[in-house]
Amino acid sequence: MDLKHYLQTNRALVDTALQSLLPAVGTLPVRLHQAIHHSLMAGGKRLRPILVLACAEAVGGMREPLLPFACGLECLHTYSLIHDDLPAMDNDDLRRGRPTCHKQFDEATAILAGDALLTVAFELASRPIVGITAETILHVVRQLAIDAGFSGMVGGQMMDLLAENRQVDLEELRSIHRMKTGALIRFACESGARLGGGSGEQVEALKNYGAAIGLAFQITDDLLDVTGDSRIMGKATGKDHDNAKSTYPSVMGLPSARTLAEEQIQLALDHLKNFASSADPLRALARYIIERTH
Ligand code: GRG
Repeated sequence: MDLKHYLQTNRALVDTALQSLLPAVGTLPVRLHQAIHHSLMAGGKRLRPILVLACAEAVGGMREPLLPFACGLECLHTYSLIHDDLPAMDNDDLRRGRPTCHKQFDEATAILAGDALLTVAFELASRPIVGITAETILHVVRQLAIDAGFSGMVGGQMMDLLAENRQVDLEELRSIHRMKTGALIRFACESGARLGGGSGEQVEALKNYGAAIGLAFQITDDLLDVTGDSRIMGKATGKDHDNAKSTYPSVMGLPSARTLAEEQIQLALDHLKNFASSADPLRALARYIIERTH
């Protein structure tokens, strides 16, 4: 399994689909579309849409019909990054190797670019898919609203902001990140499996796989903030320490945080035990989640 090639091919698929699904840069109002393209086409890893496609393939589904849906998830993720970088939140200058949206444009434009990406995400996610019933699509779109909203990513972001400047225990840290970062990664796996035509058992297994890699992803993000190279990562490091944020390394220490991430990857692989070689990309992706350098 050549993961590098797999990631390159799927990233290219997602990038091409995003270009064709979203209005061109010159569309009115030009400034809004420039801001959207600035953030969306800046070379993110495309992890969430790739997980949608890989989970669909793992259950014997096709990738192409799911591309608009997968791109919707990337739009929603990019909105969260644009808003997270705003002065009122993380106040970051650099994202995906470029000036953040509000730095390149202005705060109002960045807020609107995020809003537009959040709303277009639901337009893309609710498009008909050949061979999939409208009822299944409705189920998945409703789950997206739950996982992206107050019970998921937005709620987790609020809890994260409220936890700044105070010591948080491991249990609270896990519940913050289960919502803030975990919900969307878990959703990518669950929805990919469901839209790929997986059985109830397969959807459940891939949802659990997603939950485990989601936690490992967040721990790795915290570790990279301490040990990573900001030039490779395309964003500032050391921010968690500067913002007095509780993280896995600060709560457990670096070695225990690494061990917890390893354990989650093993758990994720266990959830794949009943899958054939069609799940090999997911097996390789699980390892990549904690070995990544950006
Ligand atoms: C503002 C509503 C709102 C939510 C923000 C996810 C999030 C919530 C903020 C991002 C802050 C952050 C750095 C979280 C750690 C994990 C994470 C989501 C990292 C960024 O995702 P990647 O690494 O980024 O997949 P790319 O650029 O590769 O897509």
